[in-house]
Amino acid sequence: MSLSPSAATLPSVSDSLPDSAQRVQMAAAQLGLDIAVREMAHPTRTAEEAALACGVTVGQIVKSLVFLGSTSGKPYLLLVSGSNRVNEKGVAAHLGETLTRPDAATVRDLTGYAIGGIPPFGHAAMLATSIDRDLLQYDVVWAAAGTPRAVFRVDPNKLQAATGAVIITVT
Ligand code: 5CA
Repeated sequence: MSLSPSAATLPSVSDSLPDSAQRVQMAAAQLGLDIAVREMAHPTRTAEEAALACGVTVGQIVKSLVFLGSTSGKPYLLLVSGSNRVNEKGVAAHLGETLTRPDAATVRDLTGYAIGGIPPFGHAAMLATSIDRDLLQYDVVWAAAGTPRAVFRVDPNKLQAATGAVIITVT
């Protein structure tokens, strides 16, 4: 008897993922981004936790941060290196308006995900997306994939291209 059943009889990897993580996997496929969402044994709720769980530096973790334009009310998504703090004045100058931080419930409405698991794409609303140029120095970065344990690894240049993110300096 074969110990390795054919691929057709095995569930795909994503079948064992929570619904939120599966949605991220599907959104990636729609963008033509070849990633594998995985659930880690340890929490990845913050950049620091994710770096530990993934065995990479904090700088290689993608923080997906939602802001609102003070004037327009328009939602913005900033993809920021885990080791960087956003200089809101500098980013505001780039975006053309000052920014506010929405509360957790608003972030959930806009993205479809809870804070700690917000992915860099596949959101409920259209989010004008910018990416921290410091992320582009790495061969591989890791981002959240819908839950506080789900992540995926990706070439940051491919992430930028797939999301159409504008490359900015956030610090
Ligand atoms: N999974 C990790 C690594 S990929 C992650 O999602 N990190 S994160 O940085 O993108 O998400 C946590 C961020 O959510 C924090 O940096 C913080 O800026 C933001 N945040 C935390 N609490 C709130 C809150 N109550 N309202 C709005 N934003 C919040």
